[in-house]
Amino acid sequence: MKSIKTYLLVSKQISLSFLILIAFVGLQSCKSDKDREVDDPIQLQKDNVIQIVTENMDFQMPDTIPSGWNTFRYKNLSPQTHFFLVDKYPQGKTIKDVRTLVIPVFDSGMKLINEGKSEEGFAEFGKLPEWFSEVVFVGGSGLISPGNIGETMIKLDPGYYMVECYVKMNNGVFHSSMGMIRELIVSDKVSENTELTTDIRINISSTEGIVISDSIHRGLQTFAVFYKDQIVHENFVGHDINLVRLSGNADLEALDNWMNWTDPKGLIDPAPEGVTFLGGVNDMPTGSTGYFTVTLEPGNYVLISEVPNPSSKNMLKTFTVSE
Ligand SMILES: [Cu+2]
Repeated sequence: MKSIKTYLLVSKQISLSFLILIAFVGLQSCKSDKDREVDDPIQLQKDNVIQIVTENMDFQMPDTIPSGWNTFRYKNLSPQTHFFLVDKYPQGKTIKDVRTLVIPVFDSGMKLINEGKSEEGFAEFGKLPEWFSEVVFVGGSGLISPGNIGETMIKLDPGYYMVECYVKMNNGVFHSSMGMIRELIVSDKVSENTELTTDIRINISSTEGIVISDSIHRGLQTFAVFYKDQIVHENFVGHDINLVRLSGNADLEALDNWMNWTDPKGLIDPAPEGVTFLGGVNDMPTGSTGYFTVTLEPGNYVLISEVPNPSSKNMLKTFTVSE
């Protein structure tokens, strides 16, 4: 009896040491692979959230993600304001085509506009390849101020995408030209996520602007953004939703003017004073819904689109969150 007990105890100890050894080896290999860990899609599916981090004109994120509904947690650890926009690319077009045929055209066009040669600048955009008009914006986060985290949920079909940010540095150069554009493969494997429970419904359209259907309270809130329609605005992109917290010195007119990237003073670092961008849902096609989740403190806020003169399109809506 005693010997069996001892045997069991010893074997228990052996298996325990073995387990510790495995765990240790596992830890070691994780450690040496620390940078790649973020890129491991299996790792990411564990908590069902796709992490994106920006430190310096980059998107640190996995190369491949599942299709279906995905929550993206975008952490802006840089000193600039950013967003991420997901673009579905036409069949056969890759990052190589973007680097050779798209980015140089936007760079030279913007340079001319910045030099005060607007007409020549806009004419330059006519040099974009014909297939560029087939690129579909399928969502992403709204603008996010330095040090903030935005959480956005969108549904993606399998395919080849580009993730980009086209906010401008203070010298007028697009972030996408500085490295904030990358490929993203959406695999056939479907995520098991389901749509979020909504607290606040927002409709957006070219005809009615932003329409908020529910009252907004403090605390953790999930907004559902329904794109009743989508059009191409004067800045060549569609309307979207950006949530902004206002502090006392915020100037709404300055914010209204800042939302136009085709203006040399628009969508450029630094962002207007007194505004903190808290994310939102980037451009999506007609009929789509995207979600964003945010913790609201009491205060004054704005929902605004990144289009020229949003207030004139009913795309600048202020609201107050009470105590
Ligand atoms: Cu950026």
